Amino acid sequence: MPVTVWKALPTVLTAEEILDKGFSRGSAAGAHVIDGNRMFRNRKQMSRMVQASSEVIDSTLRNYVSKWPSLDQQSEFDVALIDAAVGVDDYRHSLGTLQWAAGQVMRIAEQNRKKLRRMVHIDTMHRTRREAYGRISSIVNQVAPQLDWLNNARDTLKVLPSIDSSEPCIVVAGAPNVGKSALIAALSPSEPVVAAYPFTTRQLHVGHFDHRRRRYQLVDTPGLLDRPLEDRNPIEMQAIAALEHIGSIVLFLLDPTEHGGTAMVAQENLLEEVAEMLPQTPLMVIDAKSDLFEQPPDAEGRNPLTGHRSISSTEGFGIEDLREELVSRIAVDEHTDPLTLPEGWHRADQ
Ligand SMILES: Nc1nc2c(ncn2[C@@H]2O[C@H](COP(=O)(O)OP(=O)(O)OP(=O)(O)O)[C@@H](O)[C@H]2O)c(=O)[nH]1
Ligand SMILES: [Mg+2]
Repeated sequence: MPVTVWKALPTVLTAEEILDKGFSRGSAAGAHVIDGNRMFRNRKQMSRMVQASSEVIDSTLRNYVSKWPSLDQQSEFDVALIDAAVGVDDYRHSLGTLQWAAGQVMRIAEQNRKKLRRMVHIDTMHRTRREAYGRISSIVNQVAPQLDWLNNARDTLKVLPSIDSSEPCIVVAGAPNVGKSALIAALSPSEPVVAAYPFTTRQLHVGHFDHRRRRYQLVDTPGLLDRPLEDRNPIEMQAIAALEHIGSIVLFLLDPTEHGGTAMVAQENLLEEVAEMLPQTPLMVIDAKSDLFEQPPDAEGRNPLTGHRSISSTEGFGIEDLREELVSRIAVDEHTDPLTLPEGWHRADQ
């Protein structure tokens, strides 16, 4: 599954800009025709004008269709994001319409070429060329709303997180303010990327670290896995379900200090709900903000009151141990799937 690099989506020209681009190329092509015979010269000119402009318009439109990620090749998570952000039906329809318009423009050029071939009157040739231009303009103007839609969609999509579904992904969940973003920053050697979920106005952080030539991605879930299930819209449910396909593990943060403002009871309820929402994904629960604990973590870095692994992102306590545990849990989980076992290996339980 390819990584969708939303930032790389090309800008989409307006209908008017596409026509300008096409027709100015047409004029240039017409101006280059040299032929001593006036009738032949005009015929070639008219033919080249339509041919050159339609080729430019066709390739511009088709380029959009090919540069925009095809929904069939997206991870379910990306499709859920696209749907929430701009709507997959409009997405599909807009690209399909451009594809149609490109075909129509080439068809007009072909008809024009055939008509001109039989013509002997210079006036008629010019009229035929004007007609072809008129029909091309009308096709491109017809798809103006789709071009505008795509250009706006690009602005929305380019801030979405890019996640490689072929690499492990750690989904960081927990109530607001428990320290999810701080932990992603503490685990990531370089500054996490700031992205947007279409479900929330809050910023989301995507970080990563490399371990033994694999890239472990860390994604934040503000607005998604930080509040109770009630009053969730279908699109949010779809995105949550899709997390199951990219998440190798859910790392659930509890803030036992309650400094984040959510009582432990509510945090534990949320934990239960998250476990139910993502039944297939392994879940690891840790206690955050250990620097504020009344009783310090034990020798193994666990909260003596809960037995959970504890960390402090701001002080750097327990971060490397957590990283190790994440890496080994993800490896164990992958190896229980017989299909991913290296050749010659056997499942431990067989
Ligand atoms: N003392 C202490 N404070 C922390 C720790 N981790 C995070 N914080 C503080 O807790 C607050 C919330 O941290 P964030 O990382 O933004 O929490 P979040 O879960 O991403 O919050 P939302 O994205 O709003 O849901 C900030 O003021 C952090 O400085 C920690 O380990 N110790
Ligand atoms: Mg955050």
